Amino acid sequence: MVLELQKPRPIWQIMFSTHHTDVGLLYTITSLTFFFMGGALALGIRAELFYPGTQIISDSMTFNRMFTVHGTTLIFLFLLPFASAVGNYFVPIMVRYKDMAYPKLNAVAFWMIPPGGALIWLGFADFTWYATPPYSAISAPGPAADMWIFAQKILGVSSILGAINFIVTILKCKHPDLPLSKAPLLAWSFLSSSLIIIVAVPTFAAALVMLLTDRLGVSGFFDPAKGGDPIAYQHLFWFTFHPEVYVLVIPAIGMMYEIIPRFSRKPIFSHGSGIFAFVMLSIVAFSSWAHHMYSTGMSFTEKTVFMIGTLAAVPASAMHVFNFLATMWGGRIKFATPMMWAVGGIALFFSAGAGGVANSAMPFDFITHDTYWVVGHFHLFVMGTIAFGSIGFLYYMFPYITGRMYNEAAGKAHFIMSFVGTVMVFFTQHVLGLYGMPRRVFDYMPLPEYIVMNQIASVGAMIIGASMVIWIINMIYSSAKGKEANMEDPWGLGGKYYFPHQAKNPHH
Ligand code: HEM
Ligand SMILES: [Cu+2]
Repeated sequence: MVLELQKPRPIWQIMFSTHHTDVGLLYTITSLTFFFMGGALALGIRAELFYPGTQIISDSMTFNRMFTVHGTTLIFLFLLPFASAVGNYFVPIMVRYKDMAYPKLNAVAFWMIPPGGALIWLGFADFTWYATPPYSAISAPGPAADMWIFAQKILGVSSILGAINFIVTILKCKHPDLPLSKAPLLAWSFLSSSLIIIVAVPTFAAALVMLLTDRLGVSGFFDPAKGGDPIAYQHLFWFTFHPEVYVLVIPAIGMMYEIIPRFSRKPIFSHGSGIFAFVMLSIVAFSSWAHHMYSTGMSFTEKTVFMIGTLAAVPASAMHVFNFLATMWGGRIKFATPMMWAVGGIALFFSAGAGGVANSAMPFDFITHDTYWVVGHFHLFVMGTIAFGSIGFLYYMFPYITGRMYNEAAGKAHFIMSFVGTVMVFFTQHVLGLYGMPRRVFDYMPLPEYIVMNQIASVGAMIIGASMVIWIINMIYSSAKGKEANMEDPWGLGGKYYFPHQAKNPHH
C-alpha cells in the first residue's frame, strides 16, 4: 500500500524526503503538534474566564497574547498545514501521477512552516489575528509584532507555493485517461481552494509589507496621523481572509466526500453538483469580504451589495449538504469513527451556516458584531466542521498510513466527547453574544447569566481537551501496538476498496 510507512525507516529519511507521502507525513505531524499547542492556550483562556475577575492569567496583556497566538496557531499552523497533509497524500494518487508536480518545491513549502511557527510562538504577539492598525502600526510592542508579521509572510509564501503545486499537479500531471470532470471530489476541492489562495493571499502579503514599513516609520499607509487610513487595512485583510475561510472549509468538505459515500456503501449522489458547488464557492468567496466591516461606516448601498454577495455563498454550501444527505439516504451506513466525525461535522456545518446567514443581515450584525456571537459562529465552523472533518479523515487515513487499526471504542469516545463539548462551548457563546458579552475580554461583569454561561463554555472546553488526550494515546499506542489492519477493507465494509487510482511508486 502506497501510504504505508515503510518500516523501519530512520527519521531523517522521512525528513529529507521529497516524496509526497513523506512530505504529507511531515505536514501531518507538524500540524497536529500545533493543534495541541494552540488547544492548550484555549484551555488557559477558558480557565481564566471560568469566573469573573482574575484567575490564572495575571494581566490583560498576557491574555491578549494568548488568544492572538491561539488563533494564529490554529488557523495557520494547524488547519492549513493539515489540509496540505491530506492533499499531499491523496492528490497525486487521485490524479494518477507519481508525485506532486514539483516535489522539491513541495518540501520547501513544508519547511517554511516550522520557522514560521517558531516566530509566532517565540514572539507571542498581542495584536489579535487581524493585527489591526492603528494599534499594530503604531504601538504594538517590539519584536513580537514584527516577528508575527514576518511569520505571516513566510507562511503566506509557503501556502502560495503549495497552491501552485496542487494546481499544476491536477491540471498538468493528471493521467490522460482521467477526464477532469471525473476526477475525485477531493482533488477538486484542492483545485478550488488552491485557486482561491493564489488570488487572495497576495493582497494580504501587500498589506503586511505596508504594515511593516508603517512600523518602521517610513510610511503612513494606515496611520491617521500621517494621513493614512486604518480602514484600508481592513479591506485588504478581509479581501484575503474572508476567502481564506473557504480555503479551510473546502478541503474539509472534500474529505467528507471521501468518507460519506464509502461508509454509506453508495456512490456519491451527484459528482457534478459537488464540482459545481466547489467552483461556485471559490468564486463567490470574493464577493463578501466587507461583511466583516458593516460597522465601519460604509454607505447603505455598499452594505447591501456585500450582504447579497455574502448570501450568494449559501446555495453553494447547501448543495454540498444536500449531496451528503442524498448520498446517505438509503445507504447501508456504518457508523465507524470516521463516519461519525463526518456526520457530526455536517450537522455543525449546517448550524454554523444558519448563524452565518443571520450575521450577514446587517441590522442583526450591528448587535452581534464584536460580541461572543461572532466567536461562536466562526468556531462552529473552524472547530465543528473543519477540525471535525480533518480529525475524521485522520482516522480514515490511519490504517493506510500505519498499517494498523486504531481502537474503535476510543475513537467513538473521542468523537462523542468532542461533539458534546463543541456544542457546549460554541452554542453557549452565541447566547453570550446575544446577552452582549464582548469578545476578547479578559474579565466580565459578574452577572449570574454571564457566569453560568461562561462556566458551561469552560466545562465544554475541558471535555474537548480530555477527549484529545484519549486521541493522542490512541494514535500513539495504536500506531505501535494496534491490530494489523486489513489493508483492502479496514472497516469490513465489504467489497474491495482502494484509493481510486493507486500509485505504486518507490520512495525517492
Ligand atoms: C464556510 C465556512 C465559514 C467559516 C470558516 C467562517 C469563518 C468566519 C470567521 C473566522 C469569522 C470571524 C472573523 C473574526 O472576527 O475573527 C466570521 C465572521 C462572519 N461570518 Fe463566517 N464563516 C463561514 C461561513 C459563513 C457564511 C456561510 C456566512 C453567511 C452566510 C458567514 C457570515 C459571517 C459574517 C457576516 C461574519 C462577521 C460577523 C461580525 O464580525 O460581525 N460566514 N466567519
Ligand atoms: Cu467572512
